[in-house]
Amino acid sequence: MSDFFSLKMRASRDGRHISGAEKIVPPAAVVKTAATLAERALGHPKGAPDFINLKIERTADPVRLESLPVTTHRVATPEEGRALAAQLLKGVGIANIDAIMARFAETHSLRGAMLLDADTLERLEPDKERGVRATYMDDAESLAKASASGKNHYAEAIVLATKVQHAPGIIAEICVSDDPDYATGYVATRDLGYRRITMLKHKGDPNGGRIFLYRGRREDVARTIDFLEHTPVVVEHVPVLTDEIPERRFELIKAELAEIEANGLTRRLRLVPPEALVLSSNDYLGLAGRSGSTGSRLTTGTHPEHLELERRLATFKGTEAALFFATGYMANVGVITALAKKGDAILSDELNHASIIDGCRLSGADVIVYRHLDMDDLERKLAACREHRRRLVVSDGVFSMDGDLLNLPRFLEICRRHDAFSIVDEAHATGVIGKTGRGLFEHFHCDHPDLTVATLSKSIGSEGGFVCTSQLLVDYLVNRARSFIFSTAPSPETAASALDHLDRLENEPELVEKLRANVSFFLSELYRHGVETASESAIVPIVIGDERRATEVSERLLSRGFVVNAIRYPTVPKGKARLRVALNASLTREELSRAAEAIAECLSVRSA
Ligand code: WAQ
Ligand code: MG
Repeated sequence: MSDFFSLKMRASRDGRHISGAEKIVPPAAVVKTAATLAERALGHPKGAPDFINLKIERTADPVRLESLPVTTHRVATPEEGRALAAQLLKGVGIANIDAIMARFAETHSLRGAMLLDADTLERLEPDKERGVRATYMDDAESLAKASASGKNHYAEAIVLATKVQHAPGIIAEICVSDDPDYATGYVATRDLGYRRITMLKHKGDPNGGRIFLYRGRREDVARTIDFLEHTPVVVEHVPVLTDEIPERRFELIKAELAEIEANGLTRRLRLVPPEALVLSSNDYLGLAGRSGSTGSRLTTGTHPEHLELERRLATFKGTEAALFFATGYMANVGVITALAKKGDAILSDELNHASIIDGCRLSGADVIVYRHLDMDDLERKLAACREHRRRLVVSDGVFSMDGDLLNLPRFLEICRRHDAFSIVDEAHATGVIGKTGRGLFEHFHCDHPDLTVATLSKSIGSEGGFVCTSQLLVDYLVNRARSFIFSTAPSPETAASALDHLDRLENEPELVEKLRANVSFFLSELYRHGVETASESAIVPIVIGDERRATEVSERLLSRGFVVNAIRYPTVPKGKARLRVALNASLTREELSRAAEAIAECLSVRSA
C-alpha cells in the first residue's frame, strides 16, 4: 500500500468555477493540507463559493521529477514573442509553428489542453470538448514555501510543464494564459526546459490555452493520456519567481550614480591608446612590461586582457557584466563596503569567510549574524531590518570549512521578498558545483544572486578575484569599491593566464564530472574504513573536536606522506577542530583509497 494521498479542491458558486488546487502529501500532512485548501477556497478573491468539493484519495507512490529549468525571455511585442517561440521549437523539429499557433483559436473553450500530432496537426484527444487534463501533480517544496498560503500560478505551471514533458511521446508544450491581463506564456521541451516568454499575446486578449505536441504511434496515445491524467508526480526544486516585487534597492544605486554623474565625478574603465604618450603611469623606471599593469584600473592599469577576462567571466556565469579584482579577499571587502554604510544592515551567515567578515566590519553598517544556513532565522532577522536604508545579505555558496551548500533558491526568494541585495561568495563553488561547474545557479536551475563573488585562484588555478553582476552594479563598483579603485590592477599576464584556464574549464566539463566522482568515491572509501562524513562539494570535513588531537592526526598523516590540514579555532569554533580534505580531479582512485585508509588508521591511533 502506498503512503501518499492526493487532495483535490474545486470551489464554485452557482455552478461556476471559482478556484481549484491539488496536492500530493504523506498521511501526516493530510489534515493540515485539507484545511489549507479549504481556507484558500473560502478566501478566494473571485468571491465566496457555495460549493467546495474536497476529494481525498490514496494514490500510488508519486514519481519524483526534477523541475524543468526556467529561463525568462523578455520581449517587447507578441510578434517578437511568437518569433522566439518558433525559433525555440525548431530545435525539436517543429516547423509549422504558425499553423500550431493558429489552433489557439479553438483552445479557449477547453478545460484541458489540446493534444496535437506535432507533424500532421491532427487532434488526438478522445474528448475534444474537454481536452486532456494533466493532474495528480504537486510541487515537492510547496509546503515549505512562504507562498503556500496563496496560489502560485507560476509554480503550478512549472509543475504541469514538467509532468507533461515526461509523458511518453510528448515533445513540446506551448501555453498562452487565458487571463486577458496576463500576456506571459511559455514553451517547454525536455531540452529547453521551461522558457517563459513575457509576451505571447496582446493585453486584453482573453484567448489562451495549452497545446501538447505529440510525436509517436497512434496506438500509444492512450498510454500518454493515462500518464498525464493518472500517474502521480511530485516535482522537486521548482525555481522561485519573485520578479513582481518592487526593487527599490536598485533605485538607490541609480540615484547615487546619477548624483556622481551630475557632479562630474563618474569614473569609467578605459584602455590606454597604444599610440598615446603615457604621462600617468606608476612604472617609474620602465620595468613593468607585461608583468606589471602600471597602475590602478582607473588610471593606466586597464589592458585588453582585463576587459576580455571580464567579458568571459560574465559569459561563464551567465550575467551581464563582471569585474576583476586583485584578490578574492579584496572583491568581498570592495563589494560589501561599496554597498553598505552606516544606516544600512548586513545579514551574514555565522560561518562566512573571513574576507566577508572584514568587509562587514569595515562598512560601518549594522551587522546581524544569522545561524549557519538557517533560512528561517535569516528571514526573521531580515524582517526586523525594515527601517534600515539598505539591506544586504551575504553568504558563502559553499562553506570553506564544511563544504556544505547554500540553498540558493530559498535564499534568493527571501532576499527579494525583503528587497535586500543578495551576495553569494562562490570561491569554492566555481568549477565545482553545477553540471559544468558554473556554480549554484546551475546546480539549482535558478536565478543569480544580485552579486556573485568568486576567485580565480581555486578551480581556475590562477590569481585574483571577481564579481559577476549587472552592468549597473559594475558601474557602481567602479565608482565605489575602494579596494578596486585604490589598488594596482593585476598584471595583464595574470589576466591572460586566467583566460587560458577558463578556456580549459569551459572546454573540458568532464573535469568537473571527474571531481564529483572522486568525492563520492573518497566518501565511500572513508565509510568502508569506518569514517562517516558527507560533502556536496570538493571539501570533505572530518571533525575531530579537540584541537591538539587534530594537529596530532594531521602530523601523523604528514609523516606518512599525506598533506591534510588541521583546522582549528578561530577558523572554526572552539572544540570543532577538524581535518579538512580538499579533493581535486587529478587524484586517482588508488591514491584516494590509500588516503582514506591512512586517515582511518591515523584517526584510530590513541593520543600520546
Ligand atoms: N491540464 C491541461 N490543460 C490545462 C490544465 C491542466 N491541468 N490547466 C489549465 N489548462 C489549460 C486550460 O485550457 C486553460 O484555459 C489554459 O491551460 C490556461 O490555464 O509566468 O495561467 O491555469 O511563467 O490559466 C503561464 C505563465 C500561465 C506563467 C498559465 O494557466 C508564468 C496559466 P491557466
Ligand atoms: Mg488562467
